Amino acid sequence: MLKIWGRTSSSNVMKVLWLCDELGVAYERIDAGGAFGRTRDPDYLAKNPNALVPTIEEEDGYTLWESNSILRYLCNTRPGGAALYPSAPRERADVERWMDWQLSRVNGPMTTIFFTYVRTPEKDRDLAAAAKARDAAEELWRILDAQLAGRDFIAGSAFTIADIALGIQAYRWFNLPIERADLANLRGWYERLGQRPAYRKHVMVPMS
Ligand SMILES: N[C@@H](CCC(=O)N[C@@H](CS)C(=O)NCC(=O)O)C(=O)O
Repeated sequence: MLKIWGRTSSSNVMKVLWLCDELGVAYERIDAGGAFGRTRDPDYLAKNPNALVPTIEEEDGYTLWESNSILRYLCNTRPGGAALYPSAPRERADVERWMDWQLSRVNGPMTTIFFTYVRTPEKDRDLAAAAKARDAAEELWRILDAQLAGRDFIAGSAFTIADIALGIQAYRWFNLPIERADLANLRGWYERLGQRPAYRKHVMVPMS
């Protein structure tokens, strides 16, 4: 059975758990990271030299890290995956572009906001840095809001792994104690994600 290393409170682990449920992939999850530690143990470092989660491990010993790469790999190897990761070059590039955008642009400011309000004691919070990150994040969510005009999902009418990569951050955006512009397309998409059982189970959970 597929093994998934990583604590359930990690947004990047959530992506993998969410996709596995969408595809009906059975897995064994092993707690690692955060308070669970384990990621600096030599056997874990041999699987993932970054000492980060998630890491997946196939029955034959093949391992893979980087959450978005894991999403692509699982779609390429599991029944039903093609529907969430189209193979036509331009459709595929569109999905990958938004996944890269999540890692390269959205992740930074959203991590700052998340760490400020969820992982930092109130007395130690750098609210100026959080406000700057909020402004930067809002500018990015406006870009996604424009993309979602007339589309149910990021890449069109079908749900894809681009929605998974960005959906985990959308939950944080809509639920952290911050001001938000009223972005109707973005909210509609977030509400559509909320209709998916796997999103509710793995992502719409108390933040920690
Ligand atoms: N780009 C990597 C980032 C992985 C990452 O930063 N993981 C965080 C959790 S979201 C982590 O391992 N933090 C340290 C820990 O949990 O011990 C990915 O997408 O997989």
